[in-house]
Formats: sequence, C-alpha cells, structure tokens
Amino acid sequence: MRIVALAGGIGGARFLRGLKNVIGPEDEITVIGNTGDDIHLFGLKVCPDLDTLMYTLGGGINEEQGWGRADETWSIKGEMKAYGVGPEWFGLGDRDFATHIVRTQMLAAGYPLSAVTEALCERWQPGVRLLPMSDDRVETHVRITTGDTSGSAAGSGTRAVHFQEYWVKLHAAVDAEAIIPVGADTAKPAPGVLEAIAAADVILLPPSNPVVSIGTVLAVPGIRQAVSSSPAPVVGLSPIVGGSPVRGMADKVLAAVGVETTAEAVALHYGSELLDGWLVDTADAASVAAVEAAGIACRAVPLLMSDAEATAAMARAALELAEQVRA
Ligand code: FO1
Repeated sequence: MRIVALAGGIGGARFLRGLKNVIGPEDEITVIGNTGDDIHLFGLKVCPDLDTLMYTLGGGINEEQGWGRADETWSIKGEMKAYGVGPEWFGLGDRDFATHIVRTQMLAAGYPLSAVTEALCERWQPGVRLLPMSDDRVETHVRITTGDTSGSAAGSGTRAVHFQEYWVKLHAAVDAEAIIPVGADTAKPAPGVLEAIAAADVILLPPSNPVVSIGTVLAVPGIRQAVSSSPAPVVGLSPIVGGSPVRGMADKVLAAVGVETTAEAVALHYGSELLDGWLVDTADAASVAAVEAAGIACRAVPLLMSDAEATAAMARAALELAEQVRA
C-alpha cells in the first residue's frame, strides 16, 4: 500500500511515527512536508517542519519539546548573544545548527531543497520518503494589529510578521487577522509530489494545523487539485479535541480564516471535495452526524497521542476508515 500524508511539524510527526508502527513491510509512506514555516536566520535556511519530521521519525528529536535535537547544547546561541546578534527568541541548538549549515551549503551549491532533504535523510533514515511541498520559497506571514505605542516587543500598528515571530516570539497572543503564504501562488510542487499523490492508495491528513501546516501545503498550485481528484480515499484526523487544539495555538489561526475551533468546523473547512473520511475524538462524538451530513464519513475514536499505543490505534483507525470509504 502506498500511503501519502501531508504534514506539518510536531503533531504530524508524532502521528506518522504511530503510522510507521502499524504498516506492513511492503507498505510505503511518502510525506509531503510544509515549508511555509521556513525561516532564514543567521544566514542559514531553517526548515522547522521538515526537521521535526526528520528528527522524530529518525530518532533524534527532543521528545519533551517536540522540536529540535535530543541532548542539545547551546554554545552557539550563547556566543551569538555575547556578540549582541539575535534573534534570541528562536532556539537553535548546536546540533540543530549543523543541519542548517549543511542545508544552506547545499542550497548555495545549487541543489534544490528536495535533493537537500533527501541527503539529510540519508543520515536520519526516517523510514518514509520525505518531500518538501515545493522547492520554491514560500513563507507564511501573519497580519496583526497592535495598539501598543510604548515601544514594546510587539510594536504597534498593522503589519505582517513571519509565522515564527507570531508563533514563537509573540506566542500567538495577538489576534491573527490574515494568514498569507507568501510565494505560494507561484510555487511549483517539488519533484515527486504530484506523482506520489497520483500513485497513492490512501491519502492521510494527520492532526496537523489545518491552516498554517496542511493549508499551506494545499495552497501550492496543483496539490489541492491532485488530492481532491485522486481516486484514493482521503482521511483526516482532527487536531481539535473538545473545542481546543490538542497542542499549539491553532485556534488563533483558525479564527483568522473564519473557522470555529471545533472538530466539525475543521472538517467542513477542508470540505467533502477534499475529504472522504474524518476522525474526531470521542469527546466530539456529538459532531459525527453533522460531518456525515456534509458528505464526509466520520467516526469518533480517542485522538490523544498520549503514548505509542494510543498513536498507533489512531493510525489503525485512519486506515480502517480509508478502507470503509473505499468500499
Ligand atoms: N518552537 C518554539 O516554541 N520555540 C523555539 O525557540 C523554537 C525553535 C525551533 C528551532 C528549530 C525548529 O526546527 C523548530 C523550532 N520550534 C520552536 C518549533 C517551531 O517554531 C514550530 O512549532 C513549528 O514551525 C510549527 O510547526
């Protein structure tokens, strides 16, 4: 079975680790990773979601944080601070820095991001084929308005900030007015992306952020069309449980696109043109009927990735629902 998953960082990576545990030896997983969170810092290209996927599936992730390397040290960060060079709000550890240096060197030598990602994965052996959604630069910006004129870190007036500044520096504490995937409209899917979708037996949307992770992948021209026109069943898992994001601040970016923070509203946001099946948590069992009424097969199962077995059970439930909607 050829499984394709569109994924963001932590939630997507943890789900895929569970999926790897339930598939057979002849099954293959291709992951199309979001690159809208990518940021250039200290002259280096940082790809948070690709790295989170690669480290998590390759056994190098910091489990507590969900991002960055295990057994990390912070000498470079300290040295940069001593030079007064920021930003200080984004935590790049020494081991992680090496990944960004290799990536930036290879990009400067002319390799596309897809080839660089493949090369990095030769070390990490994530057990999936990891593709960036595009080799072209796409950068998610968030429009915010702050009324503060005191010269605080948030600044004042209306402006667009990089997604990482919104997420990490501002902790999404300001309302997001608009989410702009800058460059997405002219980006091309990376080599292999459309081919993998066309050849898929199952397409999964893990419990990643529907706006800034999966939404950004779908914003690359050709990808949404390829997924929605695929004969393979498309099954998603709700990242919203009981009216709150399982982790992160998805509610802030859902509000920016006019979507309520409920499992049902996220299903309808994706829509029946895209989704064939949708899993909600048992806490949201009351929304099953409304999702089914919208033409999307829906089941309520536990959706908290509390341990490896719970995550594997979610992956099994997604594959079972895919089989049911295929029939
Ligand atoms: N998230 C944080 O909350 N704080 C950080 O300092 C931080 C640094 C960081 C460095 C490398 C990396 O790959 C990810 C990092 N993240 C950090 C996670 C990241 O900001 C987001 O969670 C994702 O982009 C959202 O998918």
